[in-house]
Amino acid sequence: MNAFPLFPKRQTHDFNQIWDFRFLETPPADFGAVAYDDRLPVPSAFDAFPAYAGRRGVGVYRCFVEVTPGVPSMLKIGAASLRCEVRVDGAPLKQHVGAYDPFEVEVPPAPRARREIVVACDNRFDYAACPLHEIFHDFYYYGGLTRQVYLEELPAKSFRRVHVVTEDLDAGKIRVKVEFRGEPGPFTYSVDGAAPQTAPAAEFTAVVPAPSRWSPARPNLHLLTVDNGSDAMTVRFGLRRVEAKEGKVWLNGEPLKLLGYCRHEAHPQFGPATPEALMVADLQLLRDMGCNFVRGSHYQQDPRFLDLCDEFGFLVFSESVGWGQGEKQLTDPNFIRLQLEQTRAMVETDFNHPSIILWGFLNEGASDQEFARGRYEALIQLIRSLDPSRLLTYASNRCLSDLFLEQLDVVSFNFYPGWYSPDRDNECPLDEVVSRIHELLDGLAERGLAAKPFLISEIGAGALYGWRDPHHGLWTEEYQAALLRLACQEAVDNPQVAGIALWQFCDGRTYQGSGALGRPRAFNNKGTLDEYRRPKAAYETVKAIFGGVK
Ligand code: ADA
Repeated sequence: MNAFPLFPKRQTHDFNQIWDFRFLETPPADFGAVAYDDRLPVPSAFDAFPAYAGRRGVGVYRCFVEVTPGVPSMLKIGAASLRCEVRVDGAPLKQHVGAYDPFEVEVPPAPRARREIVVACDNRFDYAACPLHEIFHDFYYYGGLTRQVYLEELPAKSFRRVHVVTEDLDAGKIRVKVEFRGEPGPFTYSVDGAAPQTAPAAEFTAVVPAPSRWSPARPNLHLLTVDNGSDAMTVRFGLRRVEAKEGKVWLNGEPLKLLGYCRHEAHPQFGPATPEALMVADLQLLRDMGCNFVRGSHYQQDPRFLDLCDEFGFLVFSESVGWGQGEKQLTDPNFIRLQLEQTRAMVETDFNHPSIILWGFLNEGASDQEFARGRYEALIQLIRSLDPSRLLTYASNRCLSDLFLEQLDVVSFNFYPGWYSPDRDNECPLDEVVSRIHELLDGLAERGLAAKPFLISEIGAGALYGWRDPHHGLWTEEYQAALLRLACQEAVDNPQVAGIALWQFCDGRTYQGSGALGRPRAFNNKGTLDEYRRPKAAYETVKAIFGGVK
């Protein structure tokens, strides 16, 4: 599945095929001397294959392509984990840090047609080289070319980016901003296949000929194509308006309740390189439970998943990579630079998805500390400057002691009453669930924040699939179902709760370090489904509550 945007006039080479592969403990001294001894598909996480399970080192992928001689091209890599070096015909062209963000590599023209592409993906933890990804994060970092890879031959005057914003919902009016590589030239635009019109400038307004709004109930989509004769670019967008007011999130002038899950892109067989079939199956399961909302935890989402959310009508909270960063990271200029780059990449590349209504960053960072202020304010300012059309939030576990809530559109709290219980001797930890939600709402009101929508961005309990027990104790499916029943019912019934993203959609692999005692099987077991998408008891519980909401 080719994700939007599309470039219909470009000679495109699809690298989503089988590549040569070699796993090495350390990067090769001489790339030309690598003896490839295996074959792996792209996209893939090499350490999701039993042959390399649990290994940390460098996965070297190689393939060949026949291109038009003398034409420059752009190698588009959907994600390379955790960091990588890209070589074309032996020449080092790019080093990239970041496991979930797309990036481009300019490939200079060559006189011959056959070119060799090598991408060496390093999945070793090394804070100095790659501070974004650390082993204390509660999800497993795999290595490899985990998202789609293409090579596009570039026309002399080519389009770089097109952003579309709904300017007037009733009139079906959009604002379009076009960026070029190099000199901008004249170009035409066409909406939904209507007769092309000359664009007056790189930024212009246009009217959709037969406008239909995008909403979860009717996820209508429109296409815009820009064309300068030698290059063309097609983006897909939705007409919709998102607002935060009166303690609620509004879509197209109607208040709505966000009901859904936090979801990792993960499966034991594929790691984060999940096939479309699994993405579709996950969205079908979420739809079956009555959900309208997905939090893409804790990194930029696969563009194919976002395309599917646009088509299915899911609302998305999209956040850049982050997990529990404290003073070490938030005072480290290298971390901050990379975090800003990742966040910018997310907003710029995912800008046209109508499904995304919330931008976020730094899940559970140290947002109650003054040393974090400059970092948080820089991220807030960056996102607001790139995209004022969406709502801004981040998932905080500092809750009422968080210092920056006033600067957000939506207040999002991660909290675990009845699980990480403040009172370990409490005989009835489930009693904490509703009272803790009330306590947080009261605290927000006291702080003067009652008008900001309040989102429960995580809540949940661990349950081991198949473990049922008459005592209904911790780790049983019954306990998890009882806790989620209380949280979901309160979220649905309480008008002060704007939404809920349960932790989490399905179980996911994590590490065997010191936290492993709280992570049986080295999995985070708070999924309503297990890692193979087998439903636990809570599935029917959540479905009965969310599914009943009209
Ligand atoms: C945090 C975190 C999640 C997960 C969860 C848990 O809130 O954001 O990634 O680790 O806790 O299961 O404890």
